[in-house]
Amino acid sequence: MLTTINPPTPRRRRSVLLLGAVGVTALLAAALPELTAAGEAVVQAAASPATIDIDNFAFAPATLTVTAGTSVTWKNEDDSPHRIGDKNGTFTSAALDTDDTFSHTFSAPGEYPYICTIHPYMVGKIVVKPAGKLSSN
Ligand SMILES: [Cu+2]
Repeated sequence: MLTTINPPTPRRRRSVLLLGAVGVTALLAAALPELTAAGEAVVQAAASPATIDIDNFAFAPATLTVTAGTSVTWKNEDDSPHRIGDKNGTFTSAALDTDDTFSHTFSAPGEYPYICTIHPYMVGKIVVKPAGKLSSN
């Protein structure tokens, strides 16, 4: 399932589910002017900054799906410090104080589960889809 950056409205969520792989293609075709109404909903989600808020000791969204080459930014909205750590060791942030951010560009498709290394019960995952494979080129 495609997880949008912002909590989707029920209508948008249904559109994404119905679109399936077509919706993912629509994400990649964001520059094309001819889009269905459902496609526009997906593109709006894709156009939002790929940002994960850290709030109340949780990552929001907990699972974020992006295409390869996307830079994802975490922002700490908590009063407590948090430190992002990929379980496979491919990216690690410094300790983030309130309002600090950390960004990582995901070049390789795959799944990247991560935790807060200070609070290991805080878990999240980035799912990176291969942009080239889904392209119509
Ligand atoms: Cu933490």
